[in-house]
Amino acid sequence: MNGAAASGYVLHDYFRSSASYRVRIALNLKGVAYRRHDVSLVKGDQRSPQHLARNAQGFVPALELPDGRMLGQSLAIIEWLESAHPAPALYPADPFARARAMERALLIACDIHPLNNLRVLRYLGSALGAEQAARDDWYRHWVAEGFAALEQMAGDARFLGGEAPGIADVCLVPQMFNARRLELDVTPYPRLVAIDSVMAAIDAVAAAHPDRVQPAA
Ligand SMILES: N[C@@H](CCC(=O)N[C@@H](CS)C(=O)NCC(=O)O)C(=O)O
Repeated sequence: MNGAAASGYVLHDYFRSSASYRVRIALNLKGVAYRRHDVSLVKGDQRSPQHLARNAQGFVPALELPDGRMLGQSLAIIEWLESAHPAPALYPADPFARARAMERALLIACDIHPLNNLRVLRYLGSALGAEQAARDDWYRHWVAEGFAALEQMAGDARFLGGEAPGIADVCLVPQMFNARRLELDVTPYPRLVAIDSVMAAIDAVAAAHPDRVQPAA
């Protein structure tokens, strides 16, 4: 799946970017072939003219379609993939279930993740003088607050969005990876941990893990 791009898709991403990780999971779950192109966030490649031409925000991911068109914003990319490659579906067919899956995905993608973006963490340090330890506390604080609410919302289904992996689970896995990387105690969120484990056991999901993709040289 993560090899030569039979379908001609190119994912411009960074191995540890959680928004990129979402898109890799979605591509893999759908069995869509793609080629990765590394944009190193630590080297600042995201601000190069070449990358700004792909994504005016200077963000990864950017998905280059087989016809050369470019798409940014991970959730927009995944929604497009759902239209172009409908099976397996990552969104429930029932309108309320679909909206509820999005409610959970957006909790992560809009209310947790942007507060902990690299540029925000760098601004806390460079403009506000926050030390690394304070920045790590900031990071953990916003994940903990979001996860506490999501744990309440998670219900008893196998996945966040129901009985099949979907958009909310695609967002959960990278956020859980980040939470653990920042050494957040995740034991207060047993449902989220359980759902993440079920996701991690799916080959297509495991193949998208940052440790399994080639970091930028
Ligand atoms: N809402 C965007 C967020 C993308 C985003 O925040 N990407 C991060 C990596 S996870 C990034 O490129 N950061 C670069 C920077 O902060 O300089 C999406 O879902 O695609």
